[in-house]
Amino acid sequence: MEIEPLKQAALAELTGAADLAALEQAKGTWLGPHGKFTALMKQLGGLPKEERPAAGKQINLAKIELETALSARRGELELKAALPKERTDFTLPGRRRTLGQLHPLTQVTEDIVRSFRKLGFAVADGPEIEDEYHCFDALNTPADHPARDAQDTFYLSAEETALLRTHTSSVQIRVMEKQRPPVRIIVPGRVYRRDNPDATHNPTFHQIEGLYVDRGVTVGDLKGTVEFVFKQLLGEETKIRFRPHYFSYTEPSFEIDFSSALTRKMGKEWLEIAGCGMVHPLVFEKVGYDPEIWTGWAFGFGIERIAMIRYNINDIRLFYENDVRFLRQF
Ligand code: 2NL
Repeated sequence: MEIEPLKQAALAELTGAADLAALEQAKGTWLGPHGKFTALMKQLGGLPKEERPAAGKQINLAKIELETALSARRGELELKAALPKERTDFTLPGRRRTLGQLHPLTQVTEDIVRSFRKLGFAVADGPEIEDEYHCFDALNTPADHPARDAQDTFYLSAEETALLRTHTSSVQIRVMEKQRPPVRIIVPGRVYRRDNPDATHNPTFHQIEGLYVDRGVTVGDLKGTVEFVFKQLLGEETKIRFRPHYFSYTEPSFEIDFSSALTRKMGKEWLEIAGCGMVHPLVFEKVGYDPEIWTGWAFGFGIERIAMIRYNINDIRLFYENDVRFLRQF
């Protein structure tokens, strides 16, 4: 039996295979079930008995050698197939991955939320489709109030009271209905009013309202909290002042003005930024809190307005156009 020349021929074909397909072909030719080495094994029976062990051993050793060569060549060819077809030019400049950013309104919202969380406030949310009770009646807003008019509020049907919420106060009502005091929440969210779009109005916009209810809460707590948050948001040198105002759901009520380098740059000492007040006893009665025991304050402000002041933006509609040339700047 001529094992050695056969082995040499097989080795040459396996190690010389140009690609994986050629290698698989060579494997079949030599080592497969109908391959030439398998055939050799079958011929063993025709040899004289005393020659069989030595020949068998030689064939087995050759097969091991061929299988080693096969897997070595397979490794080489697989690596070659995985490598880039063309050489890499390591002197080329790197490719920069462009990162997205959060929308400016999201950034402002997150900053405000972060400040309130430092003071122990939790974030609450609720439905954007509301009913008249949670949006108006529970907030002591009389049935003939102009805000309830179909001119100002989006009603979803003529028969039912379903509407798009005009402020996130409705969420605070829902939280108080479910939870006993103390309450310390802020509610960011989208709200809807029937305005024609212009530089300072849009029928959908965003608001943050806050609510704090406990025993013995005062206007001093309200003012200290508002001052802390606006200093965090607009800079430590920011000053605030309260002016008397009227809301049906708070008594007393105030408008909040602030003053900083920003307002002076806009040519004004004071700029109106938010509304607030002590929660009206009638609102507490609606949610089943005893106004003789519980006191609280609430505030509300528009997120767009704060973002416009902070980033010096002169048209509210820019926030909703999704023009990346605008959005990339924040
Ligand atoms: C503004 C004024 C304000 C509130 C919102 C409120 C909520 C409950 C009870 C009492 Cl549940 N008050 N919210 C209070 C005062 C003012 O927002 O000018 N927003 C843009």
